[in-house]
Amino acid sequence: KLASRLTPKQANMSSAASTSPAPQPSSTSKSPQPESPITVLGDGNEQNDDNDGFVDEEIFVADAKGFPAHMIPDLYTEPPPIRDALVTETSRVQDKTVDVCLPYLTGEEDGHLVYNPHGVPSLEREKHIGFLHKSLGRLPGGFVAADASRPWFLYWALSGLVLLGEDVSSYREAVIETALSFQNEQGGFGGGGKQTSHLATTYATVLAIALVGGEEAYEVIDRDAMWRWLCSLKQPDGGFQVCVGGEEDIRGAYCATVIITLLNIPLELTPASPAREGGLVNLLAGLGDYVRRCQTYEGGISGQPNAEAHGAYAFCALGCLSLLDDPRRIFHRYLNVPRLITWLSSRQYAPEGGFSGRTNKLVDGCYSHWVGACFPLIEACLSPASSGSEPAETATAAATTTHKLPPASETLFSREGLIRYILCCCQDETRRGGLRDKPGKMSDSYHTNYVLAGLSAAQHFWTLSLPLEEPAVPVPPSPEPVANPPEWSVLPLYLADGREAGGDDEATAATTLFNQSDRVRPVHPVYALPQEVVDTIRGYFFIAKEGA
Ligand code: FPP
Ligand code: K
Ligand code: ZN
Repeated sequence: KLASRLTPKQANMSSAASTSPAPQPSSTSKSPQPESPITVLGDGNEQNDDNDGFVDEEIFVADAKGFPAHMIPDLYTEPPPIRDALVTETSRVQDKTVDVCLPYLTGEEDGHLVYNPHGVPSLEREKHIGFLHKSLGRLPGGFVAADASRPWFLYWALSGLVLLGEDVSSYREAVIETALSFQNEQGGFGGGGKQTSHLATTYATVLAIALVGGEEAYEVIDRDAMWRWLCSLKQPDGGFQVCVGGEEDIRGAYCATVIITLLNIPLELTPASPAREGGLVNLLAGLGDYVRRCQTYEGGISGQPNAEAHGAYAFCALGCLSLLDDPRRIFHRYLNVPRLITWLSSRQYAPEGGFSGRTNKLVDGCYSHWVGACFPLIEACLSPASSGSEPAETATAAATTTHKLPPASETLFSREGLIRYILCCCQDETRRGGLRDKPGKMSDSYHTNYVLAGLSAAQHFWTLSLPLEEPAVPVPPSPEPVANPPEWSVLPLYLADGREAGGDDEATAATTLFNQSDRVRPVHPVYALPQEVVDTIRGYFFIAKEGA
């Protein structure tokens, strides 16, 4: 944990900050774009009758603003005090990244963000909403390379809009038509019409369907074909190939587990499933052991056994396990949790405040989710495990009140650091809007969604609603496991005077680190969807299966 106290800021800004050149936004480039050949929404039969891309290239010039007052801890305004003397390409790009972030963190960057007295800018909500709506329209020609990611573009934009408080049900008809054009008779969704089904694009399509909601959207999904297709991807070692004949990795394990639990897919393996050669009979069997084999010597999680640990894969691992059983039990069964915490904690950097994806690499806004969302899961797995010492009523009451202060020891990352990185460094300050990897990078819908999801993780506190009970039904490593995910509850967090605090009184709100109007919606720590979206689609398919 990066401990920090709010101290009055010195009158002089740090020399490193004041000598840093202000980065030029890269969105000023005027390279002409060819006519757009793709749109994210639609069945592929639309006419392209104009070529107006969605990228706004003008810079929005606002009045110069003063420095934020005195309230930024030195941790976020000074270069790191401890440095490795060895200079390499790695240390040079790290130094450059600090140089490019510091002016934004101190408020010296002559940009257009509006800082509060804590030196935290406000969320440019309307600009980001506008950016995401545009991203669902026609895209510039360069996006042809991303044609197989149309389901992702759909999910990122809809999810980002929902995080920002928008109602996306007006996209329902378009999502239905689009998703139908992605679906294959053999089950699953491809990245576009006539493309092979893939677990990542199926995951993204299912999430997009969940976000627009409604029976007509849910009924797009051919669950029987989906079941057969998932069984054809299940491997004898417990993992999943991402497509028939494709690579087996932990993205597959996470995406498959999300799809299976959201849609209540039957767990019995088809006779033709390759996993039967390993003696498996169940779609969820062997997943815990597969995840275990992906933990590396560093303590983090790699995409497949014996590869390099990366934050995105840590989230996939913890998300997958959290859907199989209660994190308080299953994380300890399959992972070395202390070593994982060490690795995850090492991802957060100062002064930047954000997370990197792997050892010796740079902060990037998208890891606000991939790494940031690991912390609610890890924090939950360390919460009291036994119902013996604590009556059930107490635990339930504590989880539902908005006034409970989470003990500081339950917060294992610097929420303040992450919020500062996101609001200072990740917002496109031009009229374009959207969120980004780091200053100098273009915003895009992927970063917009995952930066906002990370902001949500920093602004909320998730707890497991009930004490850990012995499961009534077998969970992994049983040969016939069922998914036994716990119930989650969420509290809004108020970060006041450097403390993590809960409470919704006005006095607290007035002194908080971030403006209360800048709170984004809570997202379920495993599904990366609002909880009611998860509950509604799971409720629908639970009934669908019981009736079938
Ligand atoms: C490295 O990229 C990135 C990876 C090795 C994995 C990225 C995977 C995801 C973001 C998502 C996977 C999850 C699902 C659900 C599909 P890089 O070298 O460009 O970035 P880096 O320098 O930050 O590591
Ligand atoms: K990156
Ligand atoms: Zn990124």
